[in-house]
Amino acid sequence: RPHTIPEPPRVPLVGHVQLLTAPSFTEFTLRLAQRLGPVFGLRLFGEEMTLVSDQALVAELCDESRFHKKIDATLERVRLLGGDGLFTAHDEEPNWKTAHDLLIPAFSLGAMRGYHDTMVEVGHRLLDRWEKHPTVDVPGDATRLTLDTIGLCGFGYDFECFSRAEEHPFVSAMVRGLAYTQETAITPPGTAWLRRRADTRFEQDRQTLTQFVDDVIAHRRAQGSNDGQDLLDRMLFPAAGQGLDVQNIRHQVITFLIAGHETTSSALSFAVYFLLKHPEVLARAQAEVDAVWGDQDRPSPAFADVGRLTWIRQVLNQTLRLWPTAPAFTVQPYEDTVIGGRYQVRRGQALTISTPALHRDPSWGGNPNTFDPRRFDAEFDAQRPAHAYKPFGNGQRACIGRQFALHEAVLVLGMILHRFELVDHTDYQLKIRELLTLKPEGLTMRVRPRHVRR
Ligand code: MNH
Repeated sequence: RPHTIPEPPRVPLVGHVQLLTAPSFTEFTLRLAQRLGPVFGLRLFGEEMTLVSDQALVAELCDESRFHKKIDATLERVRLLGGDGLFTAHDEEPNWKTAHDLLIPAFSLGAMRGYHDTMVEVGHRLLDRWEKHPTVDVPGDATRLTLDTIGLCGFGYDFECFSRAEEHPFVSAMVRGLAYTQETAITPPGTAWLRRRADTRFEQDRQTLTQFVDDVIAHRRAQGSNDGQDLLDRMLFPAAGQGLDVQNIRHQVITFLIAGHETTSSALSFAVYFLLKHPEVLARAQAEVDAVWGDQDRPSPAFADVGRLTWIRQVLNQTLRLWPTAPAFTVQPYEDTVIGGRYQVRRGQALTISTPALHRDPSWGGNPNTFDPRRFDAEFDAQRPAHAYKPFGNGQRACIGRQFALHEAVLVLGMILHRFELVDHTDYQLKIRELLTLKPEGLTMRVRPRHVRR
């Protein structure tokens, strides 16, 4: 017997406008999931969405023989910047598979070895800055770190975010452009004319991005191949038959600069937030880094050291359980079908998996809202149902940068905890800012050196 998918009460014509006034869409949907259960529908103007957070249902939606990635209203807008780049390409667009096959080797374990020294170098930039300025804007500096890292590792370009007074023009254009795509994703019909000025600004920003990327490409072409290993080299000097067109390479560069830094930066920031609020977890993490680097003044972490920071990795896994920084992904059925044995869904219908809600499923045991990295002890990893934890999405369209992000985040968190004591000087209260990704807005802390010098 088919069931109707529940919905909160709807306002005639506009649907669930209350969504647009909520502090963040994700927190709003978490509350709705508590009230309406693990499947519910929302409608905003013409846009229909179905949110799913039940573990068994999500497992069903992760079956790639029945469901595949949907470019929903939000991602459709991101296509204004990312086009048919990896993140926003439709499965059927040929460039998706070509680029995926071309770039997969750039994310192998061997490739991570190649990026490691650069990640360490950028980590030192952050430590040096914090030594001089011990009151720290956490998301701000985490973003400087991750952008420098992806710029250097991916494209041999140094944004030098820590040493400039003004934001890099590419960064301003990217942040403003991304904000524009999201703020204009779902608007009342007939109101597009109201944002003509924003449209013009966006066109300028898009120009800035394209010009910058073209300069980076031209520079590499002039200089010749780097070592054949980074993302840009792989795209510009591919093996025969694997090539991408210039327009697509632009889309990929912009995609990687966006996807490659926001999410990792916020994951680091939320991890710092949780450590500030959980002194016992922090103490264990400090004991771990001390066991690896002792009381060395300025250790230069080796690649293998990162694998030894298992508690810090559990801290990050737990952070991404409670606040997966890319908080949803959307799939669609290949054919009309029934999910959960009772809900009829149509071919192509958007089914959005809310990962913060999925990750709080009661089956996690205890109070699923509590931060406890022991949930990721090896013994539990083996017992966890296959699709209970999806911070990096699913299947062939899952995050290609996962190992990159985790290597970078574990390494840098380790470096920070080895060097500094963290002080929650404002008794920070979590406030989430959502713009495609989540971040702890306004999180600052004070740091104090831990190891005696000389
Ligand atoms: Mn990432 C796809 C989360 C770091 C590059 N990423 C995804 C998806 C999620 C995700 C979820 C799937 C989205 C969807 O199905 O619509 N990504 C993260 C998180 C982090 C992260 C939580 C950090 C923490 N991502 C990174 C990094 C890079 C990167 C770092 C690059 C260096 N991600 C991508 C790309 C895709 C993606 C590219 C699209 C892959 C594809 O569809 O082929």
